[in-house]
Amino acid sequence: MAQTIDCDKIKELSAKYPKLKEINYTYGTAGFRMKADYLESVIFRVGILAGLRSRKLDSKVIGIMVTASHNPEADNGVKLVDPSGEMLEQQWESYATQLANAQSDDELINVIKSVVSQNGIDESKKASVVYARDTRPSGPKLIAALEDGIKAISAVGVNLGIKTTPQLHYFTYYLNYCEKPTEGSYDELADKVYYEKFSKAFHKAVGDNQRLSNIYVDAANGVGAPKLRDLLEWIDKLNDNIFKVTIINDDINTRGKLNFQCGADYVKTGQKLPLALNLTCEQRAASLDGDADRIVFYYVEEDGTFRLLDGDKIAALSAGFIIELVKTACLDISVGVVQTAYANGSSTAYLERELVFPVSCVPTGVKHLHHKAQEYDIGVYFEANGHGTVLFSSNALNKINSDGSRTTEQEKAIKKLQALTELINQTVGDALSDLLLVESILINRQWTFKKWNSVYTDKPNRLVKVVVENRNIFKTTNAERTLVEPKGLQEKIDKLVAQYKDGRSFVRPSGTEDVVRVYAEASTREDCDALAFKVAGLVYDEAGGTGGRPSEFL
Ligand code: NG1
Ligand code: ZN
Repeated sequence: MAQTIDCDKIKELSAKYPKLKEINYTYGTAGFRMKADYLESVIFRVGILAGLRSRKLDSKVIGIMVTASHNPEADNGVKLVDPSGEMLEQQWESYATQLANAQSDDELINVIKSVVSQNGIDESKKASVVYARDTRPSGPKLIAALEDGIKAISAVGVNLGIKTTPQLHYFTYYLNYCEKPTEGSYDELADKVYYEKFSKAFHKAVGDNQRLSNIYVDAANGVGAPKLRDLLEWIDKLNDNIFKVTIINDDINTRGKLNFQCGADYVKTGQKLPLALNLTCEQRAASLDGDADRIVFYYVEEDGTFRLLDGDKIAALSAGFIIELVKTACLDISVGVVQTAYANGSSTAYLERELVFPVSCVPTGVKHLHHKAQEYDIGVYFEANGHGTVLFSSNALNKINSDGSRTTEQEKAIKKLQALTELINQTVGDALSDLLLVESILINRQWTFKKWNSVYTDKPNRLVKVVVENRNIFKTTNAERTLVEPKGLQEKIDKLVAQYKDGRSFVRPSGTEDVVRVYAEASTREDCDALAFKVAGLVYDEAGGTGGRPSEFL
């Protein structure tokens, strides 16, 4: 007999995970994210939602990732992945929020019934879910709650164990659109298909070029460490003399180390080296974040100055390389770049004026970037913090993969483009795929980090957090660059900005932390810091700053 949603079973299991009454949950820019202790009921309910989503989409496999990315170790989070490997559809984010906030088991059943009826969900359909987690100590307990949620909604769930976020995205896509094996461990398969794909593509992309010097990779003491190690083994099996990597901050077993004074966010925000790394001026390094979906690169100058090659520099490098190949191959393909307001002003100017790309600015959050990038034949998107990828549309893929009579030069360019379409994770920004992308471009160009950095000079910039009583009173428009509320605050910010040459500053509430973020840039470091701390002080004083006014605020 066809199975239907069993309310008694849901209630019985839900009773194990009562909602914490005082908390109001929101499915934000990166799903639910907060202290792990507050998440059990939410994760149980996310399991239920995934089952409903799978039924809605004709039993396609839905992915669930349990991670809090670059957040402190005590935090955790969860996000849903649609069958194509992309982020959950927006309408369903509000269902997630409604489910998470249902105060009682009866209310939970009512929300489930309403999602079912609003979406015409056929309750008798099979539901299928895959899930994975990062290395956080709270992971296993939350996975147990998730499994109860999946059971409650009578879905079939497969545990992939510990994976990077991009591996989970890619494998969700793989199961839906490539192959759904009937036997064998999905956990091992998810690793194998990933390593095989990216190691082979890397070899195609580097071709016969000379390798570059060793690179240190700070893995934030997270899941990126074991996964990068495995990936490198696959690369070495094909050619053990093309990519030399030393992984540091690779301790995933000692409590308290994850993201602690290391990782992409620490390096980007502090604009300094992570723990356990001393660099000389010839050396190259990169940092991943805790779930390996972000990466930034860096080096130090002869005089010790730290130089960051962030997401904006990765966008400039990859867009520049791709457009050159497209032109050499004489392909009629449009290439565009998508950024957020956090992109350095110099990067936007370089892309628009020197490389003559169309550049769009969208609100923070990968889904906004991803969707906008899909409007181009080839869409390059990177957040300044190092999260991003390059999307190839079916039109671009058809042209790149079509036969035709070509000169040797054109043929070479086409082959390189083909390799890039395989090397770049199409489902989501991926630190490991991006590491290989950057390295393959640098190998092709035989560029040092210094040469790469010289394509444009970053404007001094600063990001400051302001703790306020209620960040929800901040409302923005114009891709988050203008405050609409609290009323009158934007005019005051504008007045401050006008005092500094090439000044720019904006304020928005974070979607992942309980803070308001202030960004500023200006033509000198002193001006930039003065502007950032004046705006931060203004926000603190006029919009409910709390927890003690930081001494650096002006
Ligand atoms: P919030 O907390 O909304 O600023 C941060 C990053 C985003 C994005 C998300 C998801 C900055 C300034 N913000 O969002 O770009 O990566 O986390 O992880 O880097
Ligand atoms: Zn991350």
